[in-house]
Amino acid sequence: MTKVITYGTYDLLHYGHIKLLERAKALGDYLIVGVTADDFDRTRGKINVQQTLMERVEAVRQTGIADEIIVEEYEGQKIDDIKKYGVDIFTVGSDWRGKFDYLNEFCKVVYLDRTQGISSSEIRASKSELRLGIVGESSVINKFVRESSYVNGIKIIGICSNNKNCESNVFEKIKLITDDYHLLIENVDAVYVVSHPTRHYSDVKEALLKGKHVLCESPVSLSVSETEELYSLAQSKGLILVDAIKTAYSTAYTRMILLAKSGKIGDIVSVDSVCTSLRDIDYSNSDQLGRVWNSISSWGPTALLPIFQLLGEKPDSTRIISRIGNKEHSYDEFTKLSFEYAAAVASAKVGKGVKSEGELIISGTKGYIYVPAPWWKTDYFEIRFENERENKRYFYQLEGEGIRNEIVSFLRLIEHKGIRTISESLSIAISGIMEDFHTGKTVKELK
Ligand code: C2G
Repeated sequence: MTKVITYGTYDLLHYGHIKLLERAKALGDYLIVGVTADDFDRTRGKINVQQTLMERVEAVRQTGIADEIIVEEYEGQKIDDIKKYGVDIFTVGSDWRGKFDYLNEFCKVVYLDRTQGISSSEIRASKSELRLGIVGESSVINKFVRESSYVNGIKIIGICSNNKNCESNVFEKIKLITDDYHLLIENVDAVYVVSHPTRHYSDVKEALLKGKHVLCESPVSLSVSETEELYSLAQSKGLILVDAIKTAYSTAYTRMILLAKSGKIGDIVSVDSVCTSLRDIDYSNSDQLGRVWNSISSWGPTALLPIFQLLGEKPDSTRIISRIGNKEHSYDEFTKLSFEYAAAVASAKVGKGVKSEGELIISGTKGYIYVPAPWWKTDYFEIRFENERENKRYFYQLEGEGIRNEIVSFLRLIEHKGIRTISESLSIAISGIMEDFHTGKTVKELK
C-alpha cells in the first residue's frame, strides 16, 4: 500500500483544495491529510483564517477523499508524521515548490500544480469589507493603520483627528481625513476610538447610537456605570463593543496566561507588573495635559490585565499611591496599585514620568513565570524553578504587538464568530480602577 500525506489550512474549502486532494489521493492508495491547527497557522503568520480547526477538519472529512485526517500543530511535525505513519509520498501544491525538498530524505516529494484563479484569501477578501473609521490623536494610530493592512475584510476609510504628527505615508491611502466626528461616523460601519480617555464615553456612545460597532482603546470609560451603560447599549442594538488592549491578543501573552492557569507554577501567590515609558511632559502646560493620557490611563489597563485575568476582577482591597504631576488634570507621573485577594497579592506600577524595569513576574508555589521587559509586547517568557535544569523558555513570533490579532478578533465578533478576549466584566473592572483613581480614592499622593 502506497501512503500519501499532504498538509494545509483548508479554510473556506474550495475546488482548488478538492482538486489537490483528489490528485494527492491518486498518487497512492491511502491519503493522510494534515489540517493546520489555529495556533500553528497564527505563528506562521496566517491570522485571517475564518473557520475553526474543527470546521476545517469536518470540511475535509466531508469530501470523502482523505483516508485519515490529523492535525498539524508544530514546526517540524511533518518529519515526525512521515516516520510515524510510514509515508511513501509527501505532496503539496506547486506554490510551495522547493520549500519541502528537505523531506526527500524521508520520502518522495511531489509538487502538484496549484489550481489557478481560486484561493481562500481571495474568498475572504471578496466578502463585504468592514469600513472602519478612527477617532483620536494617539500615536498608536500609525501602528494601527499599518497593522490593519495585514487583515482581510477590513478597510480604514476615514480618520477624525487633530493629530499633527500622524505619519503622512500612513494616511495617504485614507480617503476621509476630517475633524468632524459626525461625518466620519456616517461613512463607516465601525469606529476605533483612541481619543483622550475623558472623551471615550461620549465618542463610544455616539457611535453606538448611530448603529456602529466600536473597538475602544482601553479604558472604555472612566467609570463603572458609564462602561456598563455602553456595553448594555451595544447589546441592546446588537452591536459589538470591544475593549482594545493589544497585549491581550499577542500569542506569547495568551500562551503564558494559559500556562500560568494550568498549575505549571503551582498556586499563584503574587502577580507583579511594571509598565513605564518616560515622556517629556510640561506639567504647567494645560493644553498639553489636556491632550496626553496620564500614566494610569496609558498603562493601567495593560498592567492590570494579568492581575485581573489570573487573580480575578474583584480584589478584597485596592490601594492606590500616586505621584501627581498636575492635580487639576489628574495627571499622575507614577502610580502604584496594590491588591489583596483571599490567597494572593498583586502590584502594578505604571508611569510616564518614572522609568523602571518593565517586567512581569508571576510567583507560584512551584516556580514562577518571568516575562522580560517590555513584557507587554514580548515574544518570549520563561518558567523558572528552584532546580534551574527544569527551567523552560517559550518563544512565539510576535507580529505587530498583537494589534493585527486584535483587529481579527474584533472582525470575528462582528461576524458572530470567535470569543471575546477581553470580557465585559474585565473591561468594567478596569474602568472601576480608573474611577477609584479619578474620584480621589488614591490613598496617598507622594508629593
Ligand atoms: N491549493 C491548490 N490550489 C489552490 C489553493 C490551494 O492546489 N487554488 C493547495 C495548496 O497548494 C495546498 C493545499 O491546497 O497544497 C491547501 O492549501 P491552503 O489551505 O492554502 O494551505 P497551505 O498553507 O497553502 O498548505 O505546510 C504546508 C502548508 O500547510 C500547505
